[in-house]
Amino acid sequence: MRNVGTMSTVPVDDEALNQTLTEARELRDEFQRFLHEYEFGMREVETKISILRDEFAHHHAYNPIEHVKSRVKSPDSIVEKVARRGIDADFASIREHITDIAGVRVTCSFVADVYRLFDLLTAQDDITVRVVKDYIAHPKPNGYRSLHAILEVPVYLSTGTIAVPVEVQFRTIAMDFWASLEHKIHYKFQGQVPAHLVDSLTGAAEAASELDARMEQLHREAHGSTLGALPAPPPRIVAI
Ligand code: 0O2
Repeated sequence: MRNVGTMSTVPVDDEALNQTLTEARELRDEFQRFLHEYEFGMREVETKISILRDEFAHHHAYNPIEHVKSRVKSPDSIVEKVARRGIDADFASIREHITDIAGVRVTCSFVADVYRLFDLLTAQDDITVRVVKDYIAHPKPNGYRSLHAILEVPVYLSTGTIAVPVEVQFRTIAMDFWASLEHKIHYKFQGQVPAHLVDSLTGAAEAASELDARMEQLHREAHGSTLGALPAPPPRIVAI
């Protein structure tokens, strides 16, 4: 037995301490392996989107993608969501219930591009669509608009193939601008946003939606059928 650290007077059993440290290291390594799976899945989706973007640029002389952002949820954020949802804190349960650990956000110029890209990505043979939430057709009460899809993508590891869920959010520049501002306001007021700001945000979301429609109309007038000239999409999955 010995005391650990100068401040502590509590006797600590060496063997118990070593056991605890070994378990902590094993848990850390397992958590890293777990997060790597999501990072690989996210990279697979990024590659698919980047290939579509390059193909459009080279062969259709049109780029429907403005920018792409990706992230793997931080350990703190995963732990917070596990607690908020009351999910068992084991890897199997987290795998099953938390489907936005890997996230890719695709910002497009126009609403037509959003649906076109969604169709092209989800038509790929190795992609499985788990859930679609169409917040463009059905905006959230606060005005939030985006098309969300949980896609499952195969990742080929040395130990075999795993199917990794990746949340892909498709939106326009106007939707992205709105969501970014709303997120900052929400953060500033820690969720307790004053009513007048909530109303203003909802009004701004409507203005953004009108802007999207006007910009797309302008684009069609200027470029004729550019949007419609892209490859015909397969049938769209209906909103859930
Ligand atoms: P981050 O860092 O962007 O990932 P939940 O995830 O529990 O909130 P659900 O039903 O799984 O609920 O998620 P949902 O509604 O499909 O969308 C979750 C993500 O969409 C959020 O992720 C945001 O990115 C975005 N989102 C959804 N609603 C809003 C909204 O009203 N305003 C803004 N700005 N973004 C929204 P996270 O986990 O919050 O954060």
